Amino acid sequence: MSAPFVSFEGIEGAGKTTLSRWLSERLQQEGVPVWLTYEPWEPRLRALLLERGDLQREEELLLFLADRAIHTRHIRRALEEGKAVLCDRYADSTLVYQGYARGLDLEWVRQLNQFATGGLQPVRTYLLDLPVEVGLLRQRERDRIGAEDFAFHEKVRQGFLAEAQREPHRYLLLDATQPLEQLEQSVWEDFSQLLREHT
Ligand code: T5A
Repeated sequence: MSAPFVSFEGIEGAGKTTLSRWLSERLQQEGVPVWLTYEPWEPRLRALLLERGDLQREEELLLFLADRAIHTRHIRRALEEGKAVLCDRYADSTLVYQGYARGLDLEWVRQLNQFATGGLQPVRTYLLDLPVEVGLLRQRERDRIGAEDFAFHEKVRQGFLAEAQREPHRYLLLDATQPLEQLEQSVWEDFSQLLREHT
């Protein structure tokens, strides 16, 4: 069985980058092969998606999916090489941002995600949940999508919570207002268990 593939999701400023980096470093210290990655992934698509002002929501969706299709090929390779893969955002972000928040049809977005990933799904998704006002204050940089208004980010938060309810076996819901040390401990306990199950 291949090493675990997990994702980190949540609104802007939730702590995804901080926690995924921490887990990657901890795994390296333990001698576990790991690939820490993120989306949007391909540098030119990332720049287009996060900086270009005039994208329509359909165009945005297709660019995220194109990026995911390319990225997924690399994720599969890393898993085949026996690396655990930690991904800072994955397909759930498209479902929530382009579906729940931009208003594109959810079932259609699910199908397109399935097409782009070839069905690859994380075995665990760590959902870092916190009030929008707290997340936006923590945010390091405001890109094109991060600069959307409060109502947009609230739809994103509620979308993630709805998905976590829909798939309770995959999602681990974490209160992201907790101190980092507590979040690290929760993620470590869960990930160690996944590692035991996958080796
Ligand atoms: N997007 C992405 C879509 O619309 N569709 C998609 O399909 C995909 C893949 C990408 C943008 O693209 C959108 C979503 C986004 O708008 P991004 O590069 O993922 O953007 O950037 P953000 O999510 O905006 O990243 P942020 O850096 O703002 O959020 P993080 O990574 O969740 O937060 P992090 O770890 O950088 O932490 C922010 C600050 O909070 C502190 C950290 O030290 C840091 O200073 N912090 C805490 N402080 C106190 N207590 C804690 N528990 C803390 N955890 C972190």
